[in-house]
Amino acid sequence: MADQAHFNLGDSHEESLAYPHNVLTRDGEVIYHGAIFDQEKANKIYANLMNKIPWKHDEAFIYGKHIITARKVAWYGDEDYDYSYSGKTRTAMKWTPELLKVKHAAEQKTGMIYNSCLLNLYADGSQGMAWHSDDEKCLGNDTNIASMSFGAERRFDFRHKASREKISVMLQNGSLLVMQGSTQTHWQHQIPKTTKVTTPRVNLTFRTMQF
Ligand SMILES: O=C(O)CCC(=O)C(=O)O
Repeated sequence: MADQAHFNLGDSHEESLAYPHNVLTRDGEVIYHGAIFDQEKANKIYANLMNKIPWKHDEAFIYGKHIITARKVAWYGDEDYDYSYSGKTRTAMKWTPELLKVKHAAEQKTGMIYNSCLLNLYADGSQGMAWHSDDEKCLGNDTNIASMSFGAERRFDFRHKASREKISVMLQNGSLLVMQGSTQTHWQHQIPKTTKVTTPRVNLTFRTMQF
């Protein structure tokens, strides 16, 4: 299966799979729960997040070069935690009531407790996120990340670091996807750019930072 894309959502096999299920074939677990909110509720959460979050462009230092991303971000937590990635440190804002409700819904599904959340806003398919793993030291080993999606449906790709096997999943409005076990050690993930998506998507990744 090396170097071969294996798109496993949206085909008839995937439609017959019950939720939740593991989308990976080995070396970690990515549990896709599908939509955990009905569409009316998901649309209300999406509108609240679009209007109430003080979205800002992200910054990164890549090979010493200062980059401003097209995508916008926000960082929330139980405390004013600092989170460093791509050469830049961000300080967490305190939870909004809506974010706390969504966090509790994720925690009910996973049985985990999350202390922080990184939010991403993609205006349309011209904005994405490049291949990476969430393997920062402050997340610890075998970290559990609950990723919730609102708004436009986008494709989410995984690539096995050793074999280059690829697996993709379509992330629906109101859906929950949980990355756990050794996923971040063995796999990278990305949101590919696409001309097919013309409307925004908000992604929330609930995390447990270790300080
Ligand atoms: O938007 C997404 O679903 C991916 C976000 C992501 O990869 C991350 O926050 O590390």
